[in-house]
Formats: sequence, C-alpha cells, structure tokens
Amino acid sequence: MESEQQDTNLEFVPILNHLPEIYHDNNGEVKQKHEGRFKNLKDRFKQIYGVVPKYFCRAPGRVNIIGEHIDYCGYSVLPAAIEQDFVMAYVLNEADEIELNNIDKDQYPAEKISTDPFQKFKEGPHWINYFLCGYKAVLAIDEKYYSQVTKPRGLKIMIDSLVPPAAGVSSSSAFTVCASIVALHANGLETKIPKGDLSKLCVLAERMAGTACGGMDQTISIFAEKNQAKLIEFNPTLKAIDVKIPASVVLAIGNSLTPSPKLLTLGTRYNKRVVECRFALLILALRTGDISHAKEQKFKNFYEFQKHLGYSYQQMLELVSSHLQKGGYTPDKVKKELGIDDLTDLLKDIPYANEVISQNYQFHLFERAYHVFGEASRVYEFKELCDDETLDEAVKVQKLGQLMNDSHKSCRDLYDCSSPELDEITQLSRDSGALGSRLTGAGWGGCSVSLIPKDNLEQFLDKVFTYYTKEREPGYQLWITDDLERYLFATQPGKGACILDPQ
Ligand code: NG1
Ligand code: MG
Repeated sequence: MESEQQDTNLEFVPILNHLPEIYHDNNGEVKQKHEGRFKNLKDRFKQIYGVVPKYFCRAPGRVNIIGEHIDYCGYSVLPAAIEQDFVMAYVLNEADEIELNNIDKDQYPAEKISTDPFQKFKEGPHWINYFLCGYKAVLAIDEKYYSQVTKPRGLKIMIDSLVPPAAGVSSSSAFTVCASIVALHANGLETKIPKGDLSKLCVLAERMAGTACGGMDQTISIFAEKNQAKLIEFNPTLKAIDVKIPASVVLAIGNSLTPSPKLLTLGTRYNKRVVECRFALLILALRTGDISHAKEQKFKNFYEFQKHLGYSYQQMLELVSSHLQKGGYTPDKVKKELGIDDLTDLLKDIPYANEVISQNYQFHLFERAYHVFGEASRVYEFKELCDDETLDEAVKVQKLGQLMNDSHKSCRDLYDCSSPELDEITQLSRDSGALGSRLTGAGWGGCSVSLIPKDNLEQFLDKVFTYYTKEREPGYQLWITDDLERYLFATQPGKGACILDPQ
C-alpha cells in the first residue's frame, strides 16, 4: 500500500539511539563495515579534541532514478537515498567558534570559523562553504526560526564522507543537510523546524552559495526511508511519496570516473540550463498570452505555466514545437523575441546569471524545453508502472528500463548534459544486461544508474568492471585501482538523515 507524507509540518528530524542500526542489511555485512568506520571516527575525534564525540549526525547522498534537470522547473522527480553518507561527530564547544576537521585531512584541511551565522561565504569553491550553507539554512535565513536562538553555540566537529564528490550523487546536499542538522541540534531547534521547512531552507542556502538548484537532493536526503524510492512533488505542496521498485530488479551505480565540479562550471553548464529554461518559458508565455505574461513574469517556472494553460505534457511538447526554434538563440535574438533591451531584469533570482549571459552566445531553448516536458511526463509514467499491480512483472521492468534509456537519450541529445564517458558506461551497462541505464544527477560526468534483473546482477557487475580495467589514454585518471567497488555497486534505497545518539 502506498503511504504518503501528506503533511511535512508534522515531522521532525529523528534522533535515533544505537549507532549502527540504520546500516544493517539482511546479512549483516554493512553493519560490520560501518562499525569500523565509527570506531575510526571516534578515535580520530579523541586524538584531535581530547574528548569523545557526544553525537553523530548523518545525511545520505542520493541516486536520481528518473527526472533529470526538472526540479528547478517545478516538476516532480524520483530519487532514492543511497547508503553512502556524510557523518559529522560533534560536541559543543565552550568557545564561540566552530572547529572542523575531516578524516580526509589532505583534501579538506582543518578550519576554524566564528559562530556568526551571517558571516560571508569564502571566496571561490571552498569546502567550508557547504558547512556554511547548512549552518545559515537554520540560523540565518528564516527569522521565525533563527530568532529563537539568542547566541549560537560553538562546536567541535569531525567529518567523514563516503559520498563521492562531484559525481552527481549529491555530496553537496548531503554535506549541507548534515551541517544544518548539527546546527539545529546544537541550538535546541531539532523539534522546532519541520522536515519540509528544513529542506526548503537548505535549498535556499545552496542557492546562496551559487548553484541555481531545485530541491530534489536536499529533500530526499531528509525524507528518504529504507527500501523506498520517493516521488518528490514540489507543487502544489512539498510531498515525498513512496514508490516501490519491483522486487525482481536492483539498481546499480557506476562512476564514469570523470568528475563534474559544478561550482567551477556554473556559467556554461548548470546555471546556463536554468537560464535557458527561463528564456523558453518567457517566449512561450508571450506567444500564448499577452505581453504581460512575459514582462511581469507571471509564471515562476514551467510547472506554473502548464497549470495555467491546463495542458497535458503532450500539448506542452506541441507548443514547444510550434513556438521555439531548434539550433539556438543569441542573446540579441532572445531580446528581440521578447521585445526588450535588457535580459538581466528577467534573471534576478538566478545566481551567476550575468556570467551566464556574458559567457554564452547560443541558448538552446527548443531543446531544453522539449527535454523538460518529456522528462516530467516520464517520471509519472515510471511511478504509474511501479504502482500497477496488474501488470506482468517482466513487462513492467522492461518498460521501466525503456523509460530510463529514453531519459538518457533526452539528456544527451536535447539537454546536452551527458559526456562521452557517461555514454560509454551507460551503453556498456545495457550491453551487460541492464534493462535501462542513464546518467544520474546533473551530468557532464559523474555517475550512471542502471536497472538490472536481480538474477543477472553478478554477471552484470563482472562485465561492467571492464570499464575500470580497460586501457585508457595516458593522462586519463583512474584514481583508485584497489577498491573498484567504490565505483560500481548495487544499491538499495537507504534511510534519510538523522541524529545518532551513541549512548
Ligand atoms: P547533483 O548532480 O547532485 O549536483 C543537481 C541539483 C539538483 C538537480 C540535478 C539534476 C544541486 C544541489 N542539485 O544535482 O537539484 O537539478 O542536478 O536533475 O545542485
Ligand atoms: Mg551537487
């Protein structure tokens, strides 16, 4: 039976006692691995701070099963949390400062910051900014919440993350969410901010740090439940609805080994796509209504526009075909279409919009819009197939796989967010027995997700491992060779963020 989180205002981030319980799987393997990890974290904490940590907070990364680059257009997406998570061990600090150490001290050297939630982000893409995102989310964005804290508490924190960075499995949001919950807990707000508000605040905070993101990653990291994928609906209200992936299949994640550092490429990749969707929306609104639709920005996103028209996804696709041109628009052409001289006014809420405009000559409005409406419709088809109890299982999983393949094709050909390596690993996955395979997350590198019949899993993994052992061009980096399972692994939907009480 489908259970829905109807009212996000009734739920708070849980505090669980008994540390490794959430990491159990049916044969106990996962538990053992994590026990070692937590012991190491405690030991390192003691070495650095001279005391044992009082609490642990953890927030998972995610895999997006289907629904790519549509959350910021207002449409629903279908992710699941992965087992890999961010963990912060912590104690309160009597001094008014926050000390942060990371198990990986070479990549992430120690930092000390003040407890002022209104402090500026560091210049450039510094890792501490993700901590600040979570911290600000709770203590600097919504006065209703932060006014309840007279003096933010100092903290001593040790971080350990198993979420691969820059890989499309949302390490940034796992970091942000984890930091936000530590800030909640340290300042006595854990029973004051409902999960739904917390995830919206984390989205706003990540946008302050530069990415014009939607809300998929933060919401799934907070709302995920073990063995449940979720349909995340942002409209008309935020909901996380259970989706049962059929029992005969399993999901596997494969890292393409090409990192996709989002904050370094905002102007030409992620935020550019957000700008392209905005231009497409404004032109379509103008063509179907009066000039005020565009000038007054009556619709915040494609979802609101579609709702206003009362159109089906098919009708939206037809609208795109009749009113937008293939092959790109120059900024001057966009201005001409909209009958205005200055584009910046229409992009005020999009971070780095000026960089986007100055760095690009072509904006692919037809292609981006056509992807969005097709993908939004595939998400609901996927959910309906999963819910259909009358359909033969073999037919069902074959259709689910096809939707994932269609999604990849659309990301590659229309949204232009794939890469040669992602195309290679998704094709290899299909050739190795996957029913469907696609890029997951923002793309341009990072990971693939594949749907595999459970009975074929071993064979599938054996064949796809050749991606990692294959000879490649000199200079092509395969940065870990002794633990290939970090790059290719089967995954079950995992549990959402929580505070772990080791007592
Ligand atoms: P990743 O791939 O984890 O950076 C990003 C966005 C999502 C969503 C996807 C594409 C962030 C924090 N998340 O995820 O909101 O738009 O891309 O579907 O930027
Ligand atoms: Mg990210």
